[in-house]
Amino acid sequence: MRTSRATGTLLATVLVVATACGGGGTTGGTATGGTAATGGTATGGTAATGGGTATGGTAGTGATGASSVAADETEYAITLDPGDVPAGTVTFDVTNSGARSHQFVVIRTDLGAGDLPTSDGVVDTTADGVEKVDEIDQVAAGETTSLSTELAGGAYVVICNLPGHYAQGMYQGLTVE
Ligand SMILES: [Cu+2]
Repeated sequence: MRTSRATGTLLATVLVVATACGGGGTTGGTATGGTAATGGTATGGTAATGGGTATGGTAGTGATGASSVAADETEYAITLDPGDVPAGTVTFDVTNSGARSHQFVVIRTDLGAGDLPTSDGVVDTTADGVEKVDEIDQVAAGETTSLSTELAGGAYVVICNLPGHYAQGMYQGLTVE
C-alpha cells in the first residue's frame, strides 16, 4: 500500500501576461521592444513585477526605442532617410554607392550642417561646439555596413571627413527628438 501525498500543494501556476505596445512583441512570456517581460519581471518603459501576476504590462509608450536610418554616400553627397529620428539607439545602414572610400562621422552640433569649422580641408572635430559622437572610419566603394549608436535629443550632422570631401558637399543634418 502506497502512501499518497497531499495533492494540490505542489501545483503552482505562474502566469505572466505581457502586453507590449509600440513596436514591442510578445513571444512566450518574453516581450522585446519597448517592454520586456521575463519570468514575471518586466523591464523597459514600464515594469511589471510579481510572481504569478504581471500588472501594468502595458507600456512602451514610445519613450525610447530603436530606429534605423538608411544612409547613402557618393561623390560628394550624403543622404539620410529619414532625417528625423527619436532619441535612443539609432542604427545607420550605410551604403557607399560611390567609386571611392568614404567616412561616416556622426557629429553633435548646433552649427549648420555646412558651417562646421575646417582646418586643412577637414572638419575640426575638436572645435568648440563640435562633438564627434561615433564614426565608421572607412566605408569602401560598393560596401554596405552599419553603425549603431545612442543618440540623445539634439541636432546632428553626419559628414565624410576625408580631406576635401566635406567642402565638396559630404554632409547631411539629422534631427533627434
Ligand atoms: Cu568622402
